[in-house]
Amino acid sequence: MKQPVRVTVTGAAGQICYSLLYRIASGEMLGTDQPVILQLLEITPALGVLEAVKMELNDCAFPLLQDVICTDDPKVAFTGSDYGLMVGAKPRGPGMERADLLKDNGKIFSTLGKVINEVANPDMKIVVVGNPANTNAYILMKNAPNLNPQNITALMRLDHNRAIYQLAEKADKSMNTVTKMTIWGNHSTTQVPDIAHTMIGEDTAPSLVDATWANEEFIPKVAKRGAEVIAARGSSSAASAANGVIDHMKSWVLGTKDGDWVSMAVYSDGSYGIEEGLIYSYPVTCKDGEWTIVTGLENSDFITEKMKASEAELQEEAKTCSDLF
Ligand code: NAX
Repeated sequence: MKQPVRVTVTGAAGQICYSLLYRIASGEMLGTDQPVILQLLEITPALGVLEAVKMELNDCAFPLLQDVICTDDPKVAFTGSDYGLMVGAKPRGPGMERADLLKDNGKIFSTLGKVINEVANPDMKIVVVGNPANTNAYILMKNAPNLNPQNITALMRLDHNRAIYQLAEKADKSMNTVTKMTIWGNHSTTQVPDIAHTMIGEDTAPSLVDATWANEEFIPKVAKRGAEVIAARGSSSAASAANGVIDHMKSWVLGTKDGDWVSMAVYSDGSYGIEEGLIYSYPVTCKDGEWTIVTGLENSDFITEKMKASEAELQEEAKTCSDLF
């Protein structure tokens, strides 16, 4: 039996985590041979609900679950942590501007970055989910210089999975035939879902769906899918977001399939002309716990222009929060 690993999850009493924690404890994320200790962080008023989450986790009698630690102290939550799933953040309130949300949630990530820098395992792998996810990851990275910046990522897998569904539906093919989907950029409405290099079985996606649909319907449909779910449900995507987190970490830790790639927001090395150091979504392959950006893809002027617009948004967000690092 492997040694247990410590998985810290923030916002653990919230909606996404109610769909996430049980899947981690069952072994879906890190493998069915990997025991886990869950270190769950919440704000003080949510500790009562968190205790109920712990009761239910225990009542599942998961063989891999070694311990559940519930706390409102970030130092306790991140001590010795190997994996960090950063879900906890404030939702955008009525009349709140995006810049206000950025500043409010940015503060959470600068505080947690400092704590992680002090007490976590320096090889810790992090995925940021709380919005604005890419910029929160950027703020965390700037406040945690002891960590390898390549180990600080943001979630794009929900967007990636949404894009696979939309394409498969349009082409009338099964979702498991779709490979090499790409989302570039920021997890916002400037994201760039791109099927130019995508395959459906043995066929290229552009040979099966028309370019007008891909450019004018597919891109906004994927980019605005979150708002569509909110309008129908009254609250933001939770189960599909949790599924995206599981997929993201599983691909990163256990590897991507041969002949396929996934979308992850990662530390930009300047690939495709994007500013180095931004947390930008790229197509990546993963092996032995490390991701590698897929290079050499030819992008049309249309896609390149959109990629630059998403980069500009990230640069602007970083500027808005520059007092936090
Ligand atoms: P909930 O409001 O249900 O849960 C958030 C939890 O975080 C709450 O229980 C709250 O008490 C806790 N929290 C707040 N501040 C905290 C802090 N400083 N430390 C620890 N915990 C804290 O929201 P939920 O639906 O779970 O969504 C969580 C975040 O995910 C939101 O920011 C949301 O916008 C974001 N999302 C990101 C997605 C992505 O693809 N990157 C998609 C889904 C979702 O919109």
